[in-house]
Amino acid sequence: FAKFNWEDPLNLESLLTEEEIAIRDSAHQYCQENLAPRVIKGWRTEEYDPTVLPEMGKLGLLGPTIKGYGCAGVSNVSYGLIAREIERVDSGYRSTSSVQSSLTMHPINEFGSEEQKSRFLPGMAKGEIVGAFGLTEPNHGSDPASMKTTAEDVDGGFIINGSKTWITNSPVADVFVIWAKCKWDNKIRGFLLEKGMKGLTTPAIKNKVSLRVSLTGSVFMDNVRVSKDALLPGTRSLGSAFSCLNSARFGISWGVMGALEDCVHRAREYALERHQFDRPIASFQLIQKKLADAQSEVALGLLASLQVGRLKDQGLLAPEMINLVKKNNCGKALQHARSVLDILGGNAASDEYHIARHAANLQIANTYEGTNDVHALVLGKAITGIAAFAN
Ligand code: TGC
Ligand code: FAD
Repeated sequence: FAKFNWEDPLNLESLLTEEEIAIRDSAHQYCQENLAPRVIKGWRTEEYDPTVLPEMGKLGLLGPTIKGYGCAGVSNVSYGLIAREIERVDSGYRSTSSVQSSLTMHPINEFGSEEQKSRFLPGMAKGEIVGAFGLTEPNHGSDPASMKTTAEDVDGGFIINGSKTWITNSPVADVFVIWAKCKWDNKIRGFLLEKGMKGLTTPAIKNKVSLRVSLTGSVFMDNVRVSKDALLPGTRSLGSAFSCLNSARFGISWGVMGALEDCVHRAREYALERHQFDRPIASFQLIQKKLADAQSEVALGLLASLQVGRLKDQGLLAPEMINLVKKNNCGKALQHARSVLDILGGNAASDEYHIARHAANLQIANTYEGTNDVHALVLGKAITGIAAFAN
């Protein structure tokens, strides 16, 4: 028999290419050496760190699947491995980078004109231009089709009106992919808005109890006038926005497994050192069961995301596969982070033990990019042929 490696129970390593292992290792090193030492301060102060995206850019971690425009052009599996390493430190750092890569660079690359691509992508790949993605509105979250933001065709351009909420990176973003209902045909399309435009304001939402190292805000658009070339010409319906979500949700499915892995490692070390009743608490069966259950979900979740990534790379992806891994991995990560948090006893209350921070983050990872229940409904529709959420 091969020797069992509890840190990689089902030998994921054997399924990765040399290039993927090298990318994973360099992301791991960067995250552990540069992000991990800052995370507690970032969490306590809730201050956006403007050096993070440029650092990631230098390593080729931004928009990594895009070919050309200064991007690395690597596999979707590599993108997932990067997300896992970033979120092993904190979901907020992964949020900042997934909005940049999947939700802003991806739509510009997929739906933008050549002029838009060459104008924005190279600077975004370097982390010098920061992106944000505005789909959610105060009264329309799970149901973005009902959005109230509008685009009106006026002489030589468009006028955008509306508001978006809970928008990652919005207070510091230079470019915004804003989804709006076009008044002339009622279709939803994407528009590129830029910082400083008259009528555009992006205040921060402070005092979050989750994702405190990533910055979140609103986007208010009061008669923002843009030229014709602000339209992302390839966007034709809400389906274009969902294509961005496919990419980001896929990354999250890997990322949350990284966060859960960090929880398991920390809980295990604590359990081996902490003694009660004259024994390490790791010797108690109930403690071992928590660790075994959590690490089993890590192993299964990573393999599921790897399979989806391989199919995505081969052009064999069905979007529902992403609903499945986003839903399942986020739900399991949240459930088991909360469970191994118990192992810390009273120290669960301390941010210096990190697991409480992960558990708080995972509550929102399980909510944004579609709540766990909404993903269940998408799968339910695929299974039964009946949309439970349709009007
Ligand atoms: P429905 O009628 O099903 O579809 C509308 C159009 O979209 C197409 N489509 C997809 N295309 C590509 N990929 C997918 N996964 C797709 N799903 C649907 C569909 O074919 C159709 O195309 P067309 O051309 O016929 O118009 O749409 P619906 O309105 O009934 O949607 C239902 C539902 C509930 C599934 C959907 O609205 C949904 O997914 N809601 C969740 C909303 C959500 O995920 N919001 C995320 C906001 S962004 C965010 O949270 C960023 S957090 C970032 C971070 O910090 O990491
Ligand atoms: P609601 O849609 O009001 O849902 C509330 C509850 O009702 C949930 O439990 C939901 O599952 C349930 N529910 C809704 N409909 C149904 C149904 N048909 N059947 C059963 N249950 C249902 N959005 C962006 O566009 N860009 C971003 O960058 C972004 N970043 C975010 C960052 C953070 C920190 C947070 C918290 C959110 C972010 N979001 C972003 C918004 C996020 O995508 C939404 O919060 C999410 O989609 C849920 O929408 P909602 O909050 O309006 O909840």
